[in-house]
Amino acid sequence: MTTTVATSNTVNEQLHFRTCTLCEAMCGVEIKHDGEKVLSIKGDKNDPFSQGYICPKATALQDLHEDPDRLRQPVERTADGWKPISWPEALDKVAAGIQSIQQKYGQNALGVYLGNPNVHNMGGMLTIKQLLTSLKTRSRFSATSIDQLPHHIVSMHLFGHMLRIPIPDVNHTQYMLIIGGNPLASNGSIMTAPNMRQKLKDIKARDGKVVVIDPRRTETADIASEHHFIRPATDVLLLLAMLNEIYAQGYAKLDSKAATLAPEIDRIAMFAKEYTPESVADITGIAAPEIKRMVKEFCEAESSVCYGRMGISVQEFGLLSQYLSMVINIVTGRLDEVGGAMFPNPAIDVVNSSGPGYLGKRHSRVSHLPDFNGEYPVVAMADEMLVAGEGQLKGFMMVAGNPVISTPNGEKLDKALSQLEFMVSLDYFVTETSRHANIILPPVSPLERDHYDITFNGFAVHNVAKYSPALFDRKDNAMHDWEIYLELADRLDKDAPEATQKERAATKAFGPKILLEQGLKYGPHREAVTIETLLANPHGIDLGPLHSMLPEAIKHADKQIHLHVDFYQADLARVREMVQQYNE
Ligand SMILES: Nc1nc2c(c(=O)[nH]1)N[C@H]1C(S)=C(S)[C@@H](COP(=O)(O)OP(=O)(O)OC[C@H]3O[C@@H](n4cnc5c(=O)[nH]c(N)nc54)[C@H](O)[C@@H]3O)O[C@H]1N2
Ligand SMILES: Nc1nc2c(c(=O)[nH]1)N[C@H]1C(S)=C(S)[C@@H](COP(=O)(O)OP(=O)(O)OC[C@H]3O[C@@H](n4cnc5c(=O)[nH]c(N)nc54)[C@H](O)[C@@H]3O)O[C@H]1N2
Ligand code: SF4
Ligand SMILES: [Mo]
Repeated sequence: MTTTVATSNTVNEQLHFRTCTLCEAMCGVEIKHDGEKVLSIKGDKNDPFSQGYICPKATALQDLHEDPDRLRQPVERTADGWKPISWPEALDKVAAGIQSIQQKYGQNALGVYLGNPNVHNMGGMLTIKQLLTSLKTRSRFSATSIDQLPHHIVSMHLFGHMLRIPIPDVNHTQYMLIIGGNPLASNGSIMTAPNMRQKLKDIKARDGKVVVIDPRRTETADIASEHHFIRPATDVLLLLAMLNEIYAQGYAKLDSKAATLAPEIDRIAMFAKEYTPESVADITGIAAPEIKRMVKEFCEAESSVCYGRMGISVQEFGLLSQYLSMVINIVTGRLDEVGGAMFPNPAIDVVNSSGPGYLGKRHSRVSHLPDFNGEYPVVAMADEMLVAGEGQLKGFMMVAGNPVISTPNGEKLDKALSQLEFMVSLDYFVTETSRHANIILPPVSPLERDHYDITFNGFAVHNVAKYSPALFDRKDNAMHDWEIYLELADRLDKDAPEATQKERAATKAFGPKILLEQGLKYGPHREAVTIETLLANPHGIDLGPLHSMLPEAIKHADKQIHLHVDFYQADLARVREMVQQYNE
């Protein structure tokens, strides 16, 4: 294997370098192994991105690989429990189950959920489109609506693409405002940054500040310069008051490059007019002088960034809060500036190979919730299975998801799944969710896959590229996620256009590496990053710090930032209602 080198002391010990795929941080790991046996997993000191850092979870790569409970072949649920079946039989039965549902009840009677691990899976990311096309259903769901959906909508509106998301430049900022994120526990999200503990300490060491807004005293709050408790779901008021104060004190910096690209910027002052720090202090629980000091320090710092994550995404005012935090970055001149919120420039730029996203083209049948980019919110899923009528979900495919645990009202979903006529799960384990499947298809472990991080290089705080071939070849009787997708696509979509069939056949023959290679050829680093240079640099290739990307980063045809003021202003009515209710 190209990335394995013999160490000097013992000939049997070999080293393998790859990227940990268990969270967003993309830490480089050094795996010592003797043939098929993993001896140790350590941080790779030569990885230009993570420089040796790993968290205790990295060793779970070995645990997962060796776990005797991990399914090694497909199983079918029978009256006598789970029975192992062969891959060809399982794939045929799954295809037949799906076809039977769709013939009896229509295409959309089959639902599909794409879970979080999918975005950490190179082969999966590069081939999922093939699977979805072959399923021909509009009943799609994913983890997005219980996670980062507001980020996508804000970026689609402002910058013209749902994935064009600015990332905090933590390596250079002098003031980081963290609202509803706990990177010391989570290792960071929509901010791929290994070793956040050190990065936050470094901000303080260079006389900068880390300020945390969280209803809990978190691990991150513990090491921050300041922590402010906030009443849950009132962040929108804090952000409005900050905006109000920014204008009141003359801190708005409307001659920055970003601000001059936003024609509606003059309407922003009005937005926050009625929300003075005094007016929100009681309800948020943060005193007015504290809000004013925060604004002063944020605006007077050499650089600063407002970063909002899960705690403000998955709450009543998630979208408006994410919008306001981006608007604060723009009006203070912090977007696209060193130490502010910056756009990564990854070697595979998914922005250029996917649609910009759309909101509310369709609505879910039962609860009338809007779709985003063809996916309905997960909270609509159980009703779509339980409520009878045309379009009711009768069959389901669960791809790397455990929504009985991970989505609201799991009990109801549990019941709904038990009533389906046919269900298949692509999962390693019999879980709270996959236990309802008729058939479980288990893919190979992360150590048996090639990896290049298609997703998280796009959210990384420093531009890098790294590819690792699989550490272990997959066994003959095992399958990759991407192989399962393509085998099912072949069975379900025999009449696909010739080009689609060709791509499927080529990917099956040569692996998703050929799709990676194509993507790199269209990327902005096509000279420096090729399969050859990646293989020659098993620790990764350093592509430099984040740099100014405006106006090129904008995907709107007019190359301007569209603030969509009317759309967001309309939502202030709900904010007023909340304040009224509080005052009653
Ligand atoms: N209460 C609460 N709920 C939450 C959250 C929270 O903080 N609190 N967080 C939310 C967030 S941010 C997210 S992203 C979602 C995540 O929720 P889900 O999308 O449901 O994903 P997971 O629970 O991470 O994993 C789902 C399954 O994938 C399987 N799996 C792991 N790797 C692979 C693989 O490579 N291939 C396949 N086929 N299967 C694999 C695992 O065995 C597991 O059963 O949960 C959300 N729900
Ligand atoms: N060990 C481990 N690490 C993980 C994961 C995992 O399952 N296990 N999942 C990964 C995934 S998929 C993701 S998306 C990331 C998420 O990573 P983060 O975005 O850092 O999310 P959390 O750790 O859930 O932190 C959210 C914080 O928001 C706070 N909060 C809750 N409500 C509010 C509110 O109304 N206002 C404010 N201001 N704060 C609020 C909570 O107290 C919590 O501290 O974590 C990743 N890392
Ligand atoms: S921080 Fe995330 S990527 Fe890094 S070692 Fe831990 S789980 Fe893996
Ligand atoms: Mo997540």
